[in-house]
Amino acid sequence: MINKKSNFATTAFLIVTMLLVQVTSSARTTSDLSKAAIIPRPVSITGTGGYFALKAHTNIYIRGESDELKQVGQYLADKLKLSTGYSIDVKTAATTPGSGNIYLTLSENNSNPGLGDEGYELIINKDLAMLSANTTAGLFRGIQTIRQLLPAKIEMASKQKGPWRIATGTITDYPAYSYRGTALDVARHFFSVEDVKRLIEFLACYKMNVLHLHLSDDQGWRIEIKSWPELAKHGGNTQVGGGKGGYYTQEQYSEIVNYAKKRYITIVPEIDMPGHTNAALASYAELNCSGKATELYTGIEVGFSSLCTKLEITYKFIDDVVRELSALTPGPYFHIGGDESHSTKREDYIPFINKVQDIVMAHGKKVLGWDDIAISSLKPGVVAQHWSNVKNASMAVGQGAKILMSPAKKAYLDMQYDKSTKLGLHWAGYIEVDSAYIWDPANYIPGIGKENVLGIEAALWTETITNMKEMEYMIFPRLPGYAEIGWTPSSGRNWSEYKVRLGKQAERFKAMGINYYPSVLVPWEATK
Ligand code: TNX
Repeated sequence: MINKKSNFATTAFLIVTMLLVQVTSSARTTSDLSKAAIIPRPVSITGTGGYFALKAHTNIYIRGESDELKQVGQYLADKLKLSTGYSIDVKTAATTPGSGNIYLTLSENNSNPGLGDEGYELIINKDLAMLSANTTAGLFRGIQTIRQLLPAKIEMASKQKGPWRIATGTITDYPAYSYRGTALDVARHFFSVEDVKRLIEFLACYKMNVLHLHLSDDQGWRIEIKSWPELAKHGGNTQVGGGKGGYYTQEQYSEIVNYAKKRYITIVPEIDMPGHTNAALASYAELNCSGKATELYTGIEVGFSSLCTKLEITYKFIDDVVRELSALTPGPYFHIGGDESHSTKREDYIPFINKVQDIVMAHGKKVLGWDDIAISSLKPGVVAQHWSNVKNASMAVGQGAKILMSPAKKAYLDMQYDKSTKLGLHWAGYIEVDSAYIWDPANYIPGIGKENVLGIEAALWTETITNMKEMEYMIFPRLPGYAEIGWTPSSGRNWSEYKVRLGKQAERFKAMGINYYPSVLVPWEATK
């Protein structure tokens, strides 16, 4: 009896141990590179069935002396150091370094044209991980792939146990669209520089390259303008619900721009006009047709405010704002808003938008505007951001404009996942994680094809979003899907395959401390 019992116990113990071994080893790096769960899914992966591993002596070698190359190498070193506990250095090597290292090289004279400006090639053999690209931006994108090939705990900020293995093989990868963005509304609720930096890091992980900041609205003005100081000082004092608001000084804005730049992310500033301007109208009486300043506003209704389109000073104001903000913004675009100007007459709106386009172009920037601007005469090079009105998008294309795709029904990060979601709105519908993923910017609107589309942008409006944890809950896990729509060719995208890769990101979300919505549609591989 006693013997039988202990036999049973031993067998049970063995079975449990075997199961545990299986579970833990399935969480380990696969030796088949083609099974790696990378988001966005790379254009091509070939596995060779072995392993490369980071070791205590691993260093990052760069070929060439440029500061940018060093900086990109250092970014990777900093990501790997904390969790591995290895003292990874960035060194220069003209020829292939020894075993166990990572080698970053720029191809000479753009010698791999297929990779374009942001593509990369990653060749991993058992001795070396070699990343090459035409540009440092391409290397930076490839570094995100290296991160995702390593075990998820590579993202932890404290020392973890290895092994730090990557399957061997080759990845060749480049984006489908040149503009892959996220918009953040910092006007309805203000977000600190630290919060914006955290968001920029998320975008970087998934190879996104634009952060559009909605810097002004009825409820708040968020950027210091030295020639019109009351905009920020007075107009920055409020936010939805009556909180204290806030604004970025020009130095802080530049800090955000530079932080993004180091991650090859462009900041697109938006000053919404002629509607959505109550914060400005409350700050300067002379901008109002009545000559009287309005009251600050903390509600969420839209469409009641308008700049006074017939006043000369309105254009002086716009010129000053565009000039100061353009000087702080190295990226090519200036976003003029133009949406929901319900209290501006059509006959005033059209000449207004025409004039504002000229002002922006005179300051050396390309005009971006919501699709509403298509009723005016779009100047060459203007981009219309499609959010709601399909007719406007078609009119913009009819005028030769490119479209940035942000259809509210698919790409609005403030739309609730389903009826049970507490945060967010649902005026454009509920957007579950599958619905957010299953659409194609190149055939979303009849008559608008890939050649008319600049890219995709997901937008987080913040009427109901008050802090970083809430922001994370609305953007994760939809954000990686938008990144994939922008990067991966449509032929490589399929929800039933994608959801498995997304499920594997849970461990990374956890390691990064991300508060995400655990949709039941996704086979999550780690518990929250
Ligand atoms: C529509 S998108 C707006 C925003 C709101 C958003 C809320 C756009 C161009 N206008 O002002 O914040 O809906 O979902």
